[in-house]
Amino acid sequence: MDEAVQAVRRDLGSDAVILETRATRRGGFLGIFSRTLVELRATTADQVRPKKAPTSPEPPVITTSVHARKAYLESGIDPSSTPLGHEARREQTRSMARSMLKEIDVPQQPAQVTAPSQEGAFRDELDEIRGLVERVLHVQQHRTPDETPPVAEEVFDLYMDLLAQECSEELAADALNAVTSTLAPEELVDRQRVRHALVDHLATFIPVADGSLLSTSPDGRPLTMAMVGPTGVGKTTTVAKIAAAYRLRQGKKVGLITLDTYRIAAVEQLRVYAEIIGVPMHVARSRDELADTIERMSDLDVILIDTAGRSQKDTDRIAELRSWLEQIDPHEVHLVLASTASRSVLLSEAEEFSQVGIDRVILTKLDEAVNFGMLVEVTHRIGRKLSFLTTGQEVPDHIETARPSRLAELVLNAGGVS
Ligand SMILES: Nc1nc2c(ncn2[C@@H]2O[C@H](COP(=O)(O)OP(=O)(O)OP(=O)(O)O)[C@@H](O)[C@H]2O)c(=O)[nH]1
Ligand SMILES: [Mg+2]
Repeated sequence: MDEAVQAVRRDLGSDAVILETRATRRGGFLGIFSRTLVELRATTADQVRPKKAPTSPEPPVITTSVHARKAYLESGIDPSSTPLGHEARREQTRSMARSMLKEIDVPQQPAQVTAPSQEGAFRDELDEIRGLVERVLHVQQHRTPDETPPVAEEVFDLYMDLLAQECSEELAADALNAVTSTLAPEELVDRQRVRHALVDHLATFIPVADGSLLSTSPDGRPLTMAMVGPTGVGKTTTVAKIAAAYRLRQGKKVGLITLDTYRIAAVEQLRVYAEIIGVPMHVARSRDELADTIERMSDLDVILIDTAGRSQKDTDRIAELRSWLEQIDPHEVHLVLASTASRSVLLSEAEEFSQVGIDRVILTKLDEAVNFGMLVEVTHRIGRKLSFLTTGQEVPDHIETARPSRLAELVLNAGGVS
């Protein structure tokens, strides 16, 4: 960024004004290995003031800088490891916003600067940030301060909430720009209206499978579903919950197979669930045994396959899993991911397990999650449809078929799953 600013000053003179900074990620897969490109829009100082006031102000456009997150991290706070309350997280985000806004080199406008400083100690810190946001907005839109529409309190708070939940600045800004451009000015001050519009908008980001349990196989074979994923995310528990839903709610003939002969007691764990639910359960110790077992279960309606948890870094074992599943060609392979993992871990898990051939994503442990904004974004970037969400340890109750608005609602309900 410094280099870019110096280049602008060299070309346009030392009093050049930076109108807009934009950092975009380019290249890579699932956002990984991508590069950050920095774009600056600048002009000479005498070009900044508009000649004529626009008659009807446009809705504000919120843009941010990637350096905000850098400043946040440099503050010594690791957002993924610090168990903070909602208010404390919002406070961190405010400080991030201040760093971000100071970094964007906005020319000082007397009307904006003198009033707050005269009020001195009475000035709310939040107003300071809001003032900075508005200054950025009017500079971007070539307006004088008088022409800048205020950032509605609700919109501003929601923007901060999204950042506090580790939503990227890009997604938060896009979502709120979409909301501000579709709502009338009087709706923008209606908290409920703004929240509903944001839920609706975020829901469009989340690919979701048909909200009901798939009940018939498309090809006459038993409907075959395999659960794969990292260690300890809840695969076996989720297999038991889905088996119970098919058996107890739909009266289907269900069978379970486990491929996990790796972890001590893994077989026993699934066997206990199978006995409680009242379904047959088999262990497959080799590829051939798996094919034979599937053959022997051909009179069932549904076969659920549990697999051993694998680190996303263990590419050999993930490749082995692929070759086992390839030969039986399940109708659906569900990648099971824990909502408690960080954004980067989730994206790397999705990338590595994609070689198995993922059809659906299950998010588990939603009851323990805190960063729902991040989950919306990660789900969007993974691009596979969400099938189930799990919300606790209890079998069979703590599972729900995914709905588009569920995660979006959780983003706005800081209290989490109820
Ligand atoms: N809080 C919470 N805990 C869950 C949820 N789902 C599973 N668990 C717990 O997570 C732990 C691991 O669950 P498992 O089902 O054994 O996980 P797994 O992915 O099969 O683990 P491995 O087979 O060892 O890879 C258990 O204590 C479960 O009770 C959930 O939705 N919420
Ligand atoms: Mg397991």
